[in-house]
Amino acid sequence: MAAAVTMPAIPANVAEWIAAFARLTGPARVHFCDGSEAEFDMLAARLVAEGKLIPLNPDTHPRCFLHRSHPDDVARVEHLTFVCTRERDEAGPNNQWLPPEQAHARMRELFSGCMRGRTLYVVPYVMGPPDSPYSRLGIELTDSAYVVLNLHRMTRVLPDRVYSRIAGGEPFVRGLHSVGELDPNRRFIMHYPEELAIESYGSGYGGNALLAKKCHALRIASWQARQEGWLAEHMLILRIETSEGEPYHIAAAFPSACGKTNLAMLVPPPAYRAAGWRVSTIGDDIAWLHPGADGRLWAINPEAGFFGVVPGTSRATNPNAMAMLGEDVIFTNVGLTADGQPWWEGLSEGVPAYDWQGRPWRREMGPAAHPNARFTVRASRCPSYSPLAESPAGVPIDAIVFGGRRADLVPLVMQAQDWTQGVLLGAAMASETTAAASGATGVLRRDPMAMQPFCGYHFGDYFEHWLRIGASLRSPPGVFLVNWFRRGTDGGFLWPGFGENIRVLEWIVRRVRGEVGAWDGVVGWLPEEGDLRLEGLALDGSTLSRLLEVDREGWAAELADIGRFLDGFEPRLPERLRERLRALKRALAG
Ligand code: GTP
Ligand code: SPV
Ligand code: MN
Repeated sequence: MAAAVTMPAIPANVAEWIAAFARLTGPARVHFCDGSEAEFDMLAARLVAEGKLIPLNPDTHPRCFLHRSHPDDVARVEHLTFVCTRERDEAGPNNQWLPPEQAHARMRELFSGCMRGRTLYVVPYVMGPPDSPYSRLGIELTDSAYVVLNLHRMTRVLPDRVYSRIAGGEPFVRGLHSVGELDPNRRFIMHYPEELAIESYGSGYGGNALLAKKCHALRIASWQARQEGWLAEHMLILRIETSEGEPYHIAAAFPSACGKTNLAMLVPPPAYRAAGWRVSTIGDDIAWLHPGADGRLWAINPEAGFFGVVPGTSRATNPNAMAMLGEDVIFTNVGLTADGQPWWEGLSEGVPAYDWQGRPWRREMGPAAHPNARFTVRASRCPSYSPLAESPAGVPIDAIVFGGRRADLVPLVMQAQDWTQGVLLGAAMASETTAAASGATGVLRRDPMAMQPFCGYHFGDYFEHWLRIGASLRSPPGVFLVNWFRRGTDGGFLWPGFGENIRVLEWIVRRVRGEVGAWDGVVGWLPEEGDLRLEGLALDGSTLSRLLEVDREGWAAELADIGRFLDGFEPRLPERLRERLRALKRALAG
């Protein structure tokens, strides 16, 4: 208990809500979090004493910890995630739905008495720079100190701010969470957008348990955004400065484990650095986008930290991430070396002594780190983190990029001819599934705007909302599609990716500036020969032409499939998307 902490006055509606949940769950204690480092240290020490957190080697990784989650609790569980609106149609075919009363009843049963002997933590947080008019409030009640530590790093835990704004009448998102018994058969993640409420039981992992992230900042926020005229999106935000020192801001939506963190932290290759190109990070996962008075789209990152994929992170692929992973990090489900250092696949040095479950590791056991192993770290520890991430107004977005994992068809880069085509291509995105969610990986599925698991309402209405936002902007961002994941006949990636992706960003910026032309590939505009700068890359001509081709037959089949997919959102599918799809089919055939 943080006995020494002076408690801010808790508004009556908050106090009543906490008391009601405490009556239901029966905790031994209630801890009101103050968000201080002393609190972080105290809770970390408590978890270490309980064996739920392992301190890493203090010489190589000061203030770093390893957490091993339950082996059945290692990723988001989309099949157990529900959006519970009064009308089923509001949630749409893209969400699993339950009537709110039924979901509440089920959760009441699960929550009943579940915190006996445990501590109930009250975590008041702000999403977004606290002085931003776009910032939003939430409070998570949880019985997991590990969740509290993660929220400390990933959100702004500011009780005074939160309680005084609530006392002033501001709404807040009410998150209820218990790890329960970590039984996959007693696990649900329920969202009630009409009540600004979330109830989560039975998981302690990531997006299931850190309710501020996907549950609040995407599912609930997307609902609020639609009502209030903005967008809550699964997007990184980066700032790129050209060799002339001109700044541009790009927001990019890639599905889970498809490269957002890496792109947001891109380090330009030496020739680009020497020429003056710079990339800085504003966000790596979520963007809240608001139409500004100037007719542009402005973005804030609601988060204050990163919950990033560990495997594959190395000095070669993401040096910025490596620099921030040396101190003050919570690692979840990585392997461990004999001298207490974290280890994962992709690291060039060290060997694991233990796997992510703590079992002595032998090569034949396969990966030592879980493929969805994660790091939790404050954004300010990232060398490329931009002070503009704290700007209350956000940054003006020049380009929106959609991307996914597609072994074929989708070219390295193309530009939508206009906003409507951008919305159509975004709505039609498909990507191979990854270890970020439970279930099979590598299965191609449609994932509109990378929001399939995260949109809190009917996709038909969501596409309509995107069209309306675009129409309201005097200077809408350019819309682009990228694909770093084309594979050759040997199964390897055709494009080197990572830092080299700046070549694609450069083309995007030059298109936005109107400096280069493009050829019309019907489904989008593509780089003309020589406009995509490729010096220094070992790419042969045939690979390059594959990366930038428009396979007309393949796209004809794709458009037919997209049409069938979009049929699923009738009768709410915007007629304008349907018309554009028809026009594309005709143009491709003609
Ligand atoms: P979430 O945090 O789940 O939303 O994932 P993310 O979109 O932030 O993906 P992240 O940047 O963590 O990358 C996921 C995996 O893809 C990691 O193993 C990366 O090493 C790998 N990856 C990222 N960018 C590239 C790229 O340009 N090329 C290739 N081949 N792999 C990449
Ligand atoms: C994702 O799956 O997109 C993540 C990880 O960022 S989690 O927070 O677990 O959802
Ligand atoms: Mn990420």
